[in-house]
Amino acid sequence: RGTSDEFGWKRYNSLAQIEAWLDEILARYPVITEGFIVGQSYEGRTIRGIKISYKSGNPGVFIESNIHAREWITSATATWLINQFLTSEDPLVRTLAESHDWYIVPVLNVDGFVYTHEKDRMWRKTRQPSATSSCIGADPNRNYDSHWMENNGASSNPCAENYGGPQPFSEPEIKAMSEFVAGIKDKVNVMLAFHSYSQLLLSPYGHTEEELPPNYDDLMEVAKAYADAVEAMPYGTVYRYGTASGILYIASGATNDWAYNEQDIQISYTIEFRDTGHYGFILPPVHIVPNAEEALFGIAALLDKCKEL
Ligand code: ING
Ligand code: ZN
Repeated sequence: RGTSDEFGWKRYNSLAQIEAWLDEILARYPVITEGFIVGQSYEGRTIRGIKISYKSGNPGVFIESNIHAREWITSATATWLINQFLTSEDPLVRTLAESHDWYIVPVLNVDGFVYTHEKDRMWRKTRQPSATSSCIGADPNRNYDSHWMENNGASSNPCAENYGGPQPFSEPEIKAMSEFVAGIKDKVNVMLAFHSYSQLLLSPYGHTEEELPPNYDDLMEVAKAYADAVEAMPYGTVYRYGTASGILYIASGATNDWAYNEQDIQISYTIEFRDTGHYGFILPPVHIVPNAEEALFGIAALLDKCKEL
């Protein structure tokens, strides 16, 4: 083939391309991989994921990606990681891949993602209409039922980019995701929610800065391992880390807070990928592989540090 509609990491791919590639991967690695369905989106699309498991009983790592529609680097990175876990011959990557069970959802906000490809590149939210406004969509990363709408951590205005929705789990994508994760939570030790941009690792809490999470020291040590590993790479990219409310802003109802507070997943971060604002959400495709390499080695260091806890 070699045509411009072929899947790869030299440019960003559409949802159809990602799903066709996922099907190829699942067919090529039927023993190691398993497709799973998170649920259906508002517009009726199937939200899909892939489990990669080389042996049973490994610690589980859940990767949620592209919950925000315009953050294209997240699904590009998630698919690159899937490919590395299955094909890399680097012994470090092999050890990482084979010593964990991976649950990866490359595109959670499927409706919004399609909308960014077809209509508005800067769309962030879901695509479910509001009953009270002509504005469309809620912020899916404010819609989890964990301290929902507390401390002005989300907006009640349906036109706002951080609208929390009419009630917790009002967005079908987030309700489905919460039920899927709740069903496997005993197998999940680490939750990583991929976002862009700002080069940050954000731990709980997002919903308050009045309190620190009980294992704050561990969360900071593990985040430092990620940041140090990334900075030591030839690109020298700097990541900062801290609680979301402390180093960014108060936000309630986010994935990593819900996983931590309501599902008892003790290692739980939002990772904000490249860059720091020069290109922002419209990160040129030449950054895909370098960003993904940073995620790979960052996650490897993070999981190594977890073993010491
Ligand atoms: N940033 C995240 C957001 O949802 C965040 C930051 C995540 C804050 C989790 C608090 C908790 O606003 C982006 N870029 O989406
Ligand atoms: Zn985001």
